[in-house]
Amino acid sequence: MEITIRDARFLASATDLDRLPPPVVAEIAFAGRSNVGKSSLINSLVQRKKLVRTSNTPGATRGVNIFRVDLRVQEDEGEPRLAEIDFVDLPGYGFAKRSKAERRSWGPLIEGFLSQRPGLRAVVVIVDVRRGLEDDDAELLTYLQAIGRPAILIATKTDKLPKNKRKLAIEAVGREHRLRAMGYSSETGEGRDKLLRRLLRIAHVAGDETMTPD
Ligand SMILES: Nc1nc2c(ncn2[C@@H]2O[C@H](COP(=O)(O)OP(=O)(O)O)[C@@H](O)[C@H]2O)c(=O)[nH]1
Ligand SMILES: [Mg+2]
Repeated sequence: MEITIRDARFLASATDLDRLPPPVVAEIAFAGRSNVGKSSLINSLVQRKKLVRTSNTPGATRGVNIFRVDLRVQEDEGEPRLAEIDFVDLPGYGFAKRSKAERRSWGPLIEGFLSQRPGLRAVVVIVDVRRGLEDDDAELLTYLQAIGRPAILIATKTDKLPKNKRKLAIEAVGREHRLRAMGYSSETGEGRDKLLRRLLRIAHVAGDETMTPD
């Protein structure tokens, strides 16, 4: 399968769920602790250096930002197809220490988005390969499981580890949750094609997730 990004553009931003446009195409959300490399990963997926603002200031992005991606998908057989998918950058978590009460919920914005958007096909949960799952990440995975949203676990910044340490570090990330994490580097593009394909399959934009296990 060959995937070409034809266009990627900012669509909408809101700190209030009611102000987001209704979903008209399949959505994939990206979640993770502040500064984990969420925005960089979205930029690298769509091959735009500055579509999503990245920063060294944790907690800077507080709203939900939606990006519309136009694609051309050429399967191994047949005519190429044009498709659209929305990538949703969720606010980073784990910046401020959350109180017990706050910990019980993900806050109305993230939790509302994850539980209520009808077109949300999967949530990409991004962790730093060097740190693995932290409490917030584990809680998010448990929450997603409880509400029945598919989660894709990504161990990013693999370029920060020496090559011979990567495989084991990536495997360790998902072990506790019995998930197989995928390695990624926004710096080198490692893991990009594999993740993009998986997202398009899960969004039913390309192939069939159940028939093409990788
Ligand atoms: N070496 C390396 N640095 C990264 C990678 N992804 C993100 N970064 C850096 O990590 C910092 C935070 O990235 P950003 O995408 O803004 O994180 P966000 O807060 O999760 O959206 C920035 O300085 C990025 O350049 C990666 O894969 N490799
Ligand atoms: Mg960001």
